[in-house]
Amino acid sequence: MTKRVCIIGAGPSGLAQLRAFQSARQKGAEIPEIVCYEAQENWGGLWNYTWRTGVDEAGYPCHGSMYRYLWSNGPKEGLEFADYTFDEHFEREIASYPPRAVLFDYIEGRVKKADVRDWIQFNTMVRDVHYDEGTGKFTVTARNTRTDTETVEEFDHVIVASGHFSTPNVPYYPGFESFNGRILHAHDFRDAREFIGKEILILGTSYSAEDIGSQCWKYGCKSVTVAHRTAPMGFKWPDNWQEVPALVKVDGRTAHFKDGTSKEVDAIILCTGYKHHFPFLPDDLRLKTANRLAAADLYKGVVWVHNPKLFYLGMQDQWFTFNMFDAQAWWVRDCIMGRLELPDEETMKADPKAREAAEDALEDDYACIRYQGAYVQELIDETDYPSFDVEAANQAFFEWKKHKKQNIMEFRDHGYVSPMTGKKAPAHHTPWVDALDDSLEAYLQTEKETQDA
Ligand code: FAD
Ligand code: NA7
Repeated sequence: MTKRVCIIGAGPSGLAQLRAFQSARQKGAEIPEIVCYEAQENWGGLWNYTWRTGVDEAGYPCHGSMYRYLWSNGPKEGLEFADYTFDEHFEREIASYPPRAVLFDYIEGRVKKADVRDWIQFNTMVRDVHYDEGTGKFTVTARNTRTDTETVEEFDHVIVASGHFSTPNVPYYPGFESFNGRILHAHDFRDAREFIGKEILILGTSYSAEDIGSQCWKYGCKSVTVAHRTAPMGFKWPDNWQEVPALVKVDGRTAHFKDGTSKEVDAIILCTGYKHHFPFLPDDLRLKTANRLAAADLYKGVVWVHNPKLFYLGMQDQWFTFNMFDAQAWWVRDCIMGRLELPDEETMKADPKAREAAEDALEDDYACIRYQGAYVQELIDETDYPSFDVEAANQAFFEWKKHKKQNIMEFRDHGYVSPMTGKKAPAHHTPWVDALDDSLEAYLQTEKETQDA
């Protein structure tokens, strides 16, 4: 009997899983029957941009957290697929920090080539997963939101690839309820031009804070104030950008900070992170973890230690993204196909604990990058995923960090060496700060030209 495998989500992680199985089949292996449920009407996960906020067209929480004018926040050399290079897709070299539409095109190009779209049931939201000890199978209940009908199917394995940057972490501060302006979470941020001429307050000091603040600055907000709970980001910011201690309360339009200072602001953008949220999973299958490099309860970062027929992809905090999802997907595939053996339960449970301890001992971001690079290497060494120069990817990340420190508004103007082709990316035709049009067409044009989007 052929095994049946359910994949939840067709974002970069779920698509990596489809490509992993397709690659085995291409090499002559007999693969399980694959069913991938995707709640949205297209693939690409977060990279599939939506203008919607709040709820989607079917009334479910909107998955999209990406915004207009988003350019890759890390170098593309750190995420390149080993089996499908940027050069292969674009048939020429492109610069190192592509905008969202360009990366979406790249993600899509590989799965179009692999011809796996038929494995996906779109507009289909997984609502419930249940494991039966007696039959040893999972029952998956999914609703097609277009036809408003439900299917109930049995599977031998479930792979959760539903992402973890969609359910916002929304803190409360005194006075929010009477603030005379807009309060929104990064998840609902879409167009920086909304804030032209505005004084904005940002809470948080991670990627979203830095990037949303930079966008609002680039498109003409009046000022950016970033309040930090733990430590400031500490970059050399433009003159109309300041970092202040933690927010204490809001009074009308006045934000008060821990050091006694205050600032009149028009909008508050909560760049306060996301929650791992799996409303479709019961407690015995539900991952509960912090956003960290060593996710809890996952052997090798992917196998649910309490029931190793269940897998999770992409649940770690991420320096490496697409090629890490690939490494995980190839590994999960080989586990399901019996090419890799799982150890006993005790050994599996000890593994994430050891990874957590190793992560806790890391001294700085550079060590964190090496740590995640080593994890990617560990997985690819155990499968036939095309080996690549992980150290070169580490180096691209190191350079990226250095360039951010040099000039936070110019780091995207640099190019790095591809770990796949060994070639250095050319400079983009327009400095990031002047490139207001983020479309695929504008990015791929070869001549520098005035862009008034
Ligand atoms: P997602 O992309 O979230 O995809 C999950 C998919 O699962 C979605 O399509 C969703 O519809 C589907 N799904 C969820 N629940 C269900 C359900 N119950 N039933 C059916 N389908 C379901 N990474 C980078 O490498 N570079 C960047 O520049 C970058 N920028 C980012 C900017 C923002 C604002 C955010 C939020 C993230 C960014 N990331 C970036 C990280 C991003 O998480 C990864 O690039 C990638 O999208 C993760 O892929 P995923 O498939 O794991 O999750
Ligand atoms: P992150 O990286 O999880 O960062 C969350 C930030 O929010 C972090 O700076 C936290 O500060 C801060 N935070 C969390 N809770 C609060 C409260 N209550 N008050 C103030 N500040 C708070 O999320 P991002 O959205 O930046 O990045 C997630 C992904 O999106 C990432 O992969 C990017 O590629 C895009 P702390 O340091 O804990 O004090």
